[in-house]
Amino acid sequence: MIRLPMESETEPKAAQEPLAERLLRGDKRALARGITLVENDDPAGWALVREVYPQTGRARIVGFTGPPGVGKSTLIGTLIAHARARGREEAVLSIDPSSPFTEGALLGDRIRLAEHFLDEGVYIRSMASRGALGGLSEATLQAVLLMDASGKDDVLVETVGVGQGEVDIIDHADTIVLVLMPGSGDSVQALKAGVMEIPDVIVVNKANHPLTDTMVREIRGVLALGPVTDWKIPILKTEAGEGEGVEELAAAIDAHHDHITAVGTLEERRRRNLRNEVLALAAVRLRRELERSLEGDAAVQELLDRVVRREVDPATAAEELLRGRAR
Ligand SMILES: Nc1nc2c(ncn2[C@@H]2O[C@H](COP(=O)(O)OP(=O)(O)OP(=O)(O)O)[C@@H](O)[C@H]2O)c(=O)[nH]1
Ligand SMILES: [Mg+2]
Repeated sequence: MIRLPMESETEPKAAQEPLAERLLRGDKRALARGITLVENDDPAGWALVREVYPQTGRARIVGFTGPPGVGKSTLIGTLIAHARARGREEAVLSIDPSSPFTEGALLGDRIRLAEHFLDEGVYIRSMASRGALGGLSEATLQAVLLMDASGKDDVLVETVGVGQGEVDIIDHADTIVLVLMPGSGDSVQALKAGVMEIPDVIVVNKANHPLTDTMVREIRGVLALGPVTDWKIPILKTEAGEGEGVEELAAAIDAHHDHITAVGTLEERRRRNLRNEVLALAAVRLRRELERSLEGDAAVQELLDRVVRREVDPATAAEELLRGRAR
């Protein structure tokens, strides 16, 4: 995990109020502390999420995805300014796909989002996509839940990626914004090939480029091949640095949210996402449990030896392992 220097998690002496209560009140330091706990797989973190979970589900979760360097962070920065002007409270979770030890992307974000760090109504956090235990969405979803519980109106999640990335936190978004720029032809191909989940809003950023309209036409062509749905995916042109088109993007996100709320897709999506989350958490735990049970179990060691000796194939051994567990 990379700690942002401006976030202080040190608690004033007087703060005897429980962490959950401070977090629910929107205290930024309590939120920072809570996320660190879940990130470290600290039991206190899981307990905190358990406690505040009934207060979640209010924030709008918007995922921003797209290839590296297209301007996701810059767009998020301008969207925050727009939202703040309307009195909304914002949280940003940026998932850093690089190693937790490279601070390059984060340094960049710190510059792009700098004006927002000191704003009490904005909380920005970066997380490595790989947690210490190898599990990632485990901690990331918990972080989103804590941001939601702390009273943020919007939680903006940034991930780099085209296609099925390992970070499926994007699956937990109510609205998915795909950000591209002129020249991201690979992403259009990925959309066409169905590798990439169809987003709800598409943005072509860095639109002051001669190839922008060609790109928009290509995307339109790809979308036309897809199924007809009740939501028409808008393709917007933005120049994030200048704030051009950001108003329209904010309006498109609002419109999508209103739409899915009205037709009931929001409920459906959240239900599906939470189901996947429960399964994912159960799978991680099951694996850990299995790994633990393997240690020092002579029968299991013997089973593995037989696989190595080519007497039992891996699938049969796995079945035996699970049967043994069921007993
Ligand atoms: N010309 C131009 N440059 C832009 C625009 N938006 C962002 N940039 C620049 O593009 C570079 C990358 O912007 P970021 O916002 O960091 O892009 P990102 O998609 O968040 O990048 P990663 O998080 O590293 O994947 C920065 O140097 C920005 O200043 C734009 O609309 N026009
Ligand atoms: Mg970024």
